[in-house]
Amino acid sequence: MAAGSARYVRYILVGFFVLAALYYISNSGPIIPPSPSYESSRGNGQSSSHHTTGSTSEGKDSSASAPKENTTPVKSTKPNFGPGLDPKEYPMAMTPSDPAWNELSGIKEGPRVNATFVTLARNSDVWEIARSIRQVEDRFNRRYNYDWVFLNDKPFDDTFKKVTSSLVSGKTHYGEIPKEHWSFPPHIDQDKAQKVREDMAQRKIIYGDSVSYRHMCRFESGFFFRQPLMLNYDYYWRVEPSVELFCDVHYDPFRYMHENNKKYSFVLSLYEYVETIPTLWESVRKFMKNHPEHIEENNSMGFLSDDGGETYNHCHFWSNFEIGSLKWLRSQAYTDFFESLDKDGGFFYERWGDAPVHSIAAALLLKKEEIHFFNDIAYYHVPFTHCPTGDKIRADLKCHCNPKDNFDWKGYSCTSKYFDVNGLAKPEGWENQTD
Ligand SMILES: Nc1nc2c(ncn2[C@@H]2O[C@H](COP(=O)(O)OP(=O)(O)OP(=O)(O)O)[C@@H](O)[C@H]2O)c(=O)[nH]1
Ligand SMILES: *[C@@H]1O[C@H](CO)[C@@H](O)[C@H](O)[C@H]1NC(C)=O
Ligand SMILES: *[C@@H]1O[C@H](CO)[C@@H](O)[C@H](O)[C@H]1NC(C)=O
Ligand SMILES: [Mg+2]
Repeated sequence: MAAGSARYVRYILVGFFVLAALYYISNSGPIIPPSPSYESSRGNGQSSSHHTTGSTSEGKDSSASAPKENTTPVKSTKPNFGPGLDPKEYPMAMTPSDPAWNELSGIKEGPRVNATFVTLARNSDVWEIARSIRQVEDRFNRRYNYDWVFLNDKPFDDTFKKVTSSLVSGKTHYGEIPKEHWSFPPHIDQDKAQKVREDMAQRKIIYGDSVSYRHMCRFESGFFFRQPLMLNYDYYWRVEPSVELFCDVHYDPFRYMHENNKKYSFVLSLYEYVETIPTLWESVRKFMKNHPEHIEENNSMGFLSDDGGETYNHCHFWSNFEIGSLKWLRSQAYTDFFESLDKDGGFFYERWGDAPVHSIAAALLLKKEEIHFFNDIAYYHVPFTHCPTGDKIRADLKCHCNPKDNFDWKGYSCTSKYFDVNGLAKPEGWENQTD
């Protein structure tokens, strides 16, 4: 009997000890019970999902849920990551010969940039954006856990929030766009705009009869970076529904942008459909005349014009992929540029796209070296593919794109011109991909 009760005492002590240990562990991070819905915030970086709606409560509790590695439930192993670390102590692996190149599992140690993914979408886009998110996470963000901001002209529904927040490894935020950023400004003549749409419909110009597409283009040109949720960040990476990423991203492109003083970047470039922008260049020239102070001396005019600025050659960076500086888009120069164009009404009297608008701004307001071509980010948005040129790089990055699909050096791409204007050497083998 005495031996028996000693055993019970031992069991109780052991039980108490186990409970205490569990209590300690659950408060220090690594194991956290699965949360029942997307509405709760989980402290675990790999699977944390958290959403806020609107613009009031975002990001305030972020420190409480700093991501932690979820490999071992035994002790609190906090990977050293987040803002404020010294980048020099965490050099990025840019080539296969750099140490840490093959570290593609777990949460990456090192500093993070003040950055977010951003997606404009409708509720009905949920499954198409789910595909995109999954690829971005698999190829990059599962190791970095950057946040993701979703914007919509209507409230997001529960399905959209549930699906997207379950896929994003960082925190998710959902914002509704105010009416003023998604409607006709007062100076637009509605009848004139409607006649344009009817005419474009007859001429079968893609999205030519669409009002919402025009609001979308104007919003992406002038307003996404001013949404309250976006004011919490310095850099953005735009992601659209149904895009693909074909290669592993071994380093942090946000950090690359920041540390190399890049303000805008692209993966695909091409000639714009002229019918959608007949007077855009006229409007740009008016801006240049009124605001010479904003025009950068060492700009990329050669990318936009083959006659020193007289006419536009219609080259632009494709804006469905962008990694860029929000500070630049919020600058006086860009603000003046957008407002000048907006006054001329071409978003509604024509069908100006945000791609030529962003591109022309980047080419004229930034120094050449502030624009970056991400050769190693392989990408698809219907109907074009950027697949890195060269067998070695594709093998190193475990790419799954077909090199024959690469658009870079084809006749309708402007990437060759970009290389020429910047005096960059084209990758070996580019001549074999020109058609
Ligand atoms: N909330 C909202 N988002 C929209 C609307 N129209 C387009 N978008 C989003 O704006 C972005 C661009 O629209 P897309 O329809 O992809 O336009 P596009 O890339 O020129 O053409 P696609 O070839 O159809 O992809 C996408 O992220 C869409 O989800 C809209 O009316 N409301
Ligand atoms: C991130 O950038 C925003 C906008 O510039 C700024 O307000 C915010 O304080 C920054 N956050 C951090 C953690 O640096
Ligand atoms: C433009 O580039 C030239 C040559 O590289 C340099 O001397 C000049 O300072 C640059 N101008 C500006 C405004 O950066
Ligand atoms: Mg699209």
